[in-house]
Amino acid sequence: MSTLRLILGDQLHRLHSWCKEPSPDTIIVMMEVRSETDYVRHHIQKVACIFAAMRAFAHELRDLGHRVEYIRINDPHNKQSITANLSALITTHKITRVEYQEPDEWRVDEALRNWSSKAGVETHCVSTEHFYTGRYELRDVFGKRTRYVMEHYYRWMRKRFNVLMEDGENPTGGKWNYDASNREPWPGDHNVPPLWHPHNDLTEIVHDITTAKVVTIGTIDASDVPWPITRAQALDQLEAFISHALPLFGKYQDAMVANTNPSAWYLYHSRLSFALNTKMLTPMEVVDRVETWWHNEGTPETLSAVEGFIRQILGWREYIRGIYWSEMPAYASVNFLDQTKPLPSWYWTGATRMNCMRSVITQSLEHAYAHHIQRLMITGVFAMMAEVDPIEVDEWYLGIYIDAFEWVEMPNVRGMSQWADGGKVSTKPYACGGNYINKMSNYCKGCEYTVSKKEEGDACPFNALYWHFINRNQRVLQNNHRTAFATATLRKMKNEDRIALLQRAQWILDHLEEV
Ligand code: FAD
Ligand code: DLZ
Ligand code: SF4
Repeated sequence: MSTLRLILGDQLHRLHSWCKEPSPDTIIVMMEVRSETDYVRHHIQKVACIFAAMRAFAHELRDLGHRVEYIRINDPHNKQSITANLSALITTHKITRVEYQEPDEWRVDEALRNWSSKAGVETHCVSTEHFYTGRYELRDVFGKRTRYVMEHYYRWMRKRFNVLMEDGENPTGGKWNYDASNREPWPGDHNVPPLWHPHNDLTEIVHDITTAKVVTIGTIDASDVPWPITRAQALDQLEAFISHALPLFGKYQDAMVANTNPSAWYLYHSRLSFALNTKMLTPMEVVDRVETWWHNEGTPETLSAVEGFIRQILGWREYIRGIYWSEMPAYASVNFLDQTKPLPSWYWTGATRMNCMRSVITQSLEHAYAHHIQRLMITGVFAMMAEVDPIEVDEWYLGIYIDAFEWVEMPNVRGMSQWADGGKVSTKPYACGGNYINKMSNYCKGCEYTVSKKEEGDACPFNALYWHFINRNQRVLQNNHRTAFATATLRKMKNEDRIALLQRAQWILDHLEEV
């Protein structure tokens, strides 16, 4: 009797019960496969770091005494798909039972379920033991409601897991949410903490990826990669974040800095999403560690940072996962605003004259990273206001970011940034003009366009596109109490002003490749 246990590239959970007791009858299999490297064009840092973390994890498991079958991308017997490799291994090792952990992506879940029904051996799916909540708990909490309000879920989570609570009922410090104090632009008069950097040499892995001819985007300094690839490194990254960045995380959470400043693009963000999403860290240990820090070393002033950070993980991350599983597979084709334009080609190069877009895109190509507001309010808002097809927007986000896995990427992109679900995730679309970007960043200072202008040839494209977006979607927006003021303002505008704005917007939409 032999059991085969599959561990995927985002299931590197050292504390999982599978890792505890090695058994001579159990083989753990991990595989680098084209079905996973090729479903979108990924950033080279993402593929390299996933392979590196998988190889390091296999190594650790062997050290613990487990039997591990590791299939590398260039191994001649690699069938290049998860299910084809599983079928081959069943024959080679006379396997009678296959076990796998719940895949986080619908695509892989479906493929494994279909394969299981005709695998010819017993199959069994177990929990990843990673998230706070089960796949369908959010759906049960919201029941028949059509909107899922994150704050509602977050408070329920705080109480249920007794996080930042006094007497189990009241929030620590008296308030559930300190978001209002988390909206300051970065003054630029002090240094942000140095980039946490483990100096991983991934030259061999990048060579393997190149030899396999996997098509990737972005750049990498292969001898010096700044992402964690082991649990020990991830824990070190967490500690560095808590000591150096956490106290100012809240205050500058929404601020943005141009990437011409080589050490400020990440500001006070943790960059922990890769470690979390590959499960090198559990969300519980991150939240516990941050809460403990606050109890031991925090001050009343740092409570807003701690609450803000915990909200991202205990609130947003679990909520987003719940949305994904409640709404899939229909969610992958929602397009409420009927957007059909192609993504401008400069999303893949950064070759645009708009400084904010150029800066965020080149930063993303260089670092496989942008923080939340850069993803939401720069590249996300522009794509929505430029009427881009959400499928193309999805593919871009899923490929370019080191932390991108569909379960977290898709609700953030379709729901939050593109309003393609018509308001299930976000009560209103995140449309904005240049003023918001100017307030929260230093992008406009280095831009060819003038942020205060609206209709002229050198006017900031965000301004006219904003009004065009409001005009085009008037019927939906006028009935939403959070956007009705914008439609009313548009109606009150002088005719000639409105016409000039809409003409400028139309020119931009017709010349998207040139802006
Ligand atoms: P921090 O700002 O330090 O936050 C701490 C942690 O909170 C993150 O590591 C992450 O695990 C969690 N978190 C914060 N916001 C969210 C959120 N909205 N949804 C889920 N978790 C959150 N996050 C991904 O992990 N993968 C994605 O593919 C992804 N795509 C996104 C696409 C768009 C359009 C937008 C607007 C957001 C997306 N996010 C995604 C959410 C968020 O931007 C990233 O989690 C965050 O920028 C990661 O950087 P960080 O680790 O420095 O985060
Ligand atoms: C993202 C990714 C990539 C690029 N390559 C692999 C791989 O070769 N082998 C693997 O097991 N996982 C990889 N992954 C992560 C998977 O896409 C992810 O595990 C599934 O989509 C489930 O979330
Ligand atoms: Fe972006 Fe407009 Fe500012 Fe230029 S002026 S950086 S396009 S917001």
